[in-house]
Amino acid sequence: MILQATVITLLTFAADPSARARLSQLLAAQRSAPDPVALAPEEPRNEPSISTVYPSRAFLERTLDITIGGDDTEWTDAALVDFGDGIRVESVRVASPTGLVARITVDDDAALGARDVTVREGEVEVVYAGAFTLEAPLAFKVLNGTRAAGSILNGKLVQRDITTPFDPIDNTLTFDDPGFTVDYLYAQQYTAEFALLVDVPVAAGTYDLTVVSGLAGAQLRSTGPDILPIAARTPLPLEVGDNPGALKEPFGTKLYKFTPPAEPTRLTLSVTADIEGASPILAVLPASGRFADLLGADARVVVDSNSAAPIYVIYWDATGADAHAYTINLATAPPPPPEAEPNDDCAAATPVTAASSTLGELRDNSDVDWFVFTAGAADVGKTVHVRTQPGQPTTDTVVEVFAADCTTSLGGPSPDFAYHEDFTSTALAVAGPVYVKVSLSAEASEGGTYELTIALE
Ligand SMILES: [Ca+2]
Ligand SMILES: [Ca+2]
Repeated sequence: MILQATVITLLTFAADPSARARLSQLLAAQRSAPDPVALAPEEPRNEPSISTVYPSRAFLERTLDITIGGDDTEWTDAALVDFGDGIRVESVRVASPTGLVARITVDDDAALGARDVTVREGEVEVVYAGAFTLEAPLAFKVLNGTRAAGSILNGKLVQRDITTPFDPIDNTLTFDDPGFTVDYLYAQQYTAEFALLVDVPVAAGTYDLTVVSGLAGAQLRSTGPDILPIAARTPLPLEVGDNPGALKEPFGTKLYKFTPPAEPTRLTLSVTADIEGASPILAVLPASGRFADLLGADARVVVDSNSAAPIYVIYWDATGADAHAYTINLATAPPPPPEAEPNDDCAAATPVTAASSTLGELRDNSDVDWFVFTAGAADVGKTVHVRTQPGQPTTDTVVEVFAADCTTSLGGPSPDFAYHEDFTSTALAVAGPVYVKVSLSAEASEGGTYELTIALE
């Protein structure tokens, strides 16, 4: 019975199919109901803004197109674009209400770093703060040497703008100060090796370097503003005799100064280093301190001074050897004696000794200088080594050695391969007078001074 009653109950509460349909209807209605938030009638309209700037960087002294994208902008041909001081906007092309292309040219002295991009149209101005960066195209990859006045530097520059490799052939390196001299510049695509001479008077500060690349009319300038620091330095005093010194950094330099006596004096400077493989060099400059007036650059330099004007001496090791010690020796002596004009023929020859230096001058193409020395019995069989040297670097001499009769040539004239001659005669057959004749080369257009040295060897 009980079971039956239960069945009856179940039957009494039998499911209503229409109720379920009604529920589904309600659920479906709920699901498609609009979002009350989205429906809010006061939804604010988005403010216009700049969303993209591409490319986002440029190098000094370049002209390029910058694409600017906007959100909710309504740009027209009236849009004005501003990149700040030092960047000229050459043209603006509006591609759509949310996209434009600005052609810009960057000045050589525009400030580097991040800057804002602004687009104005009527009352509407949109700014993308810090969206754009200016960079220098030229930088040092390597900078060797003492960065100071009166120095020699070398290293490697790098072209950072990959769209503008250096010209394969035509490149010059320039500076914003006349105290710099470029010794060499070898450029390859994105790097350029260089050597640089820094005059003594160059003031302490930072200097611009510019590589001008390409042929005239189509040159591209790449500048590194303020990338070369030059420190002031006081020259070390140079004394007669040995001057010991030490260099800490490879390719470093030391600057010295010497004031000679007022009377004519020959200064002989020589240098040695205490390290294997070093090539010590002394660059000797006159009182101007300028490499344009360089007096000599070698391990041994001879300078004839005529006044108390100072000279500057720069120690430099051409091989870039590690830290080392060195010694500069300075010797002073009276200068060689002068020739005795007139000495234009054999009979009037200026007497000298067999090992001698004499200062001479060929006034013009008609001038000839004769010298005579006496060979002793012990000199028979020796050769006569005759050299001419500055004086003036371009005095173009020819030398010849004659026997006692003034006409028998002992192997001359010299071959005249260069301005100055380095000539060795045939062996002396007898003791007695030996004549040396110095004249101007047939190629010479003007005379000049020279120093004649004679040695028996
Ligand atoms: Ca003469
Ligand atoms: Ca010559």
